[in-house]
Amino acid sequence: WQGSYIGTETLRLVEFTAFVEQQGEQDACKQQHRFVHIDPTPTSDSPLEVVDVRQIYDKFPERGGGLRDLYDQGPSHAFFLVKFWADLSFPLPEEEPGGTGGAFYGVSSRYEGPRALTLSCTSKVCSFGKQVVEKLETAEPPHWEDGHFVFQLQRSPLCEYLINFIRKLRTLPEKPMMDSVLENFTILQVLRDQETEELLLCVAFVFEVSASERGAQHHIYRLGRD
Ligand code: G9O
Repeated sequence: WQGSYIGTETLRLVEFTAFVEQQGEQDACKQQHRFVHIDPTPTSDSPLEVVDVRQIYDKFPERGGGLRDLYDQGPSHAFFLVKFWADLSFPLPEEEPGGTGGAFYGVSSRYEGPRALTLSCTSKVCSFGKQVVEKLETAEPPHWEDGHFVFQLQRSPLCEYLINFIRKLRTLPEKPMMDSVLENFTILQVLRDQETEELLLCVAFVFEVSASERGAQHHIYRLGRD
């Protein structure tokens, strides 16, 4: 598990997408815009750079199941940090206050591993290091594909907090203003074997806005502590 991907010997993140989908104006097709995306192809084979987990303690709850507690419990090789440069450049139609203009905001993720298990995913959305939303989901029962089990959480609707957050962020006039709001916005995802509660992966997400012509980007780090 030394490659440039998020994963251990028990579970690997293969794909992750947060998106908005809306009906095209000209045709009957749905148009999808990806805010953030991790694709199945690792960018290189070289080991990931390590970030000291203590540097990001204050961006997440620390105690009571927060990042510091989780890291203390380990296993430490299951902890990762993803910096996303989110693409917010997609034009959305006029939306009435409190509505989504008929658009669907969702997140899909796909994992693989050697064991058939029930995969649970807890997501904590944090503002100024404090949890504002927590969501617990269970992946679809795994299916066997190409020599491993595949786990999917498909088209999970984004919570209202996140939808409103993205929509408000888009109204800010400049990237530096959006980035300064995003300095205090983080998400922590913990994946466990639901039966044994074994921690399989813990991924901390931090954000900036992508320069519009570059599209969504990301960089993956391993979290460590000496
Ligand atoms: C700049 C903001 C981009 C937002 C990206 C959202 C990433 C979504 C990560 C998963 C969150 C799951 C929790 C959830 O849906 N709560 O509703």
